[in-house]
Amino acid sequence: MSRSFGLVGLPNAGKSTVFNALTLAGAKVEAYPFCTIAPHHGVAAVPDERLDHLHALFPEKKKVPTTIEVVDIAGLVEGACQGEGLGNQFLAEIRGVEAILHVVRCFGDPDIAHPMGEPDVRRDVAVVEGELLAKDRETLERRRERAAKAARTGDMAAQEEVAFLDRLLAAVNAEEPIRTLHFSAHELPLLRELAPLTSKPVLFVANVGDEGENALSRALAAVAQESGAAGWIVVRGKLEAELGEACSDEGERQAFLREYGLAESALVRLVTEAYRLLSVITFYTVEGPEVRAWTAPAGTRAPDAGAAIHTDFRDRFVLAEVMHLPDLLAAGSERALRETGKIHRAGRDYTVQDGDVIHFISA
Ligand SMILES: Nc1nc2c(ncn2[C@@H]2O[C@H](COP(=O)(O)OP(=O)(O)O)[C@@H](O)[C@H]2O)c(=O)[nH]1
Ligand SMILES: [Mg+2]
Repeated sequence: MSRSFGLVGLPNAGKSTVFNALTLAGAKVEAYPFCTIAPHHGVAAVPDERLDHLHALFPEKKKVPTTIEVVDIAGLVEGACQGEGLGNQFLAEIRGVEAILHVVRCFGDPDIAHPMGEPDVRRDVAVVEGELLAKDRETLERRRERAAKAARTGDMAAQEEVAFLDRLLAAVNAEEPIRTLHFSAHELPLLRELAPLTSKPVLFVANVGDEGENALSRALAAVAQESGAAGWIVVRGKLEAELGEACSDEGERQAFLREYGLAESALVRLVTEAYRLLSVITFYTVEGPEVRAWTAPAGTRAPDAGAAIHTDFRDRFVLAEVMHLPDLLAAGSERALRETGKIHRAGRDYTVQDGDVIHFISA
């Protein structure tokens, strides 16, 4: 149930640096383009204060946070869609992720080469998005050829598909990412099957130097707001990667972050923004030896949320006992909360809310 993110951006934008900042995994970072030859996968445990508070009520149990998977995808340059650089490998990797983290260089350093000379946020973003659009064009056109052939034999579904593909292609040909279009519930299954790269949610990451926000990161904020269904965060990638390496102790790292005026780590800010962008909620269970956090798409009903834990909780669902975390913390124990009658017995139509603590009961 980990959410997966792929880091994209021009060579030397700071993808591997941001990857390190997020995962503390120590991926190789070098001052040359194309140093990320093999796609690099990392898993980061999501820091979660609510889980910490819940765990404090059950100190004998193990705390299990949610995780995110981050893929540091090899760099791309103009012409990647024709297989230049490491283009095709890049595009294959990116198909597999749920959302894109588009890292944009917002630091100036003459010692670090920029593939086009100087950072220019608007152009740099356009080059990367242009490559994604070009790849979508290729995939959609190929698909359209096939569908058009079937449509000529009178196949109604194929005719509908051609019309749909034409709509997507019109956007792509106008250099508009598919994420800016609106789709009916009826169209979503086909869109999901086609999974165009530019339909994925994008979170722009302004990679700034130690001093924080600057004119480049402010320009990126404007670009992000114009480019549809996308969020943005500012990350001092190099600083946070270095702190991650230097501090083995979480408390020590927090203290350093505060010294730099950062209330939260890049990971926390990223997860907060990404969960919002993906409409993901977090709920909690206290079951057996574990106190555990889970994610689910907003709007998930109790049995489907339960299925993530055990299929019995969906297939043999009886009810869910739902606790409101602040109530549970105020009561101090589950037993005390039960005595106040504030544990809600929810049926199969119950929509799980962010922050719920749930006992699933199956037959
Ligand atoms: N001066 C400066 N250098 C940075 C910053 N972020 C990354 N770098 C450096 O830029 C180079 C390229 O970064 P890297 O993460 O490998 O870029 P990638 O090609 O996108 O993976 C490395 O030498 C980094 O140390 C920054 O904020 N300031
Ligand atoms: Mg790299």
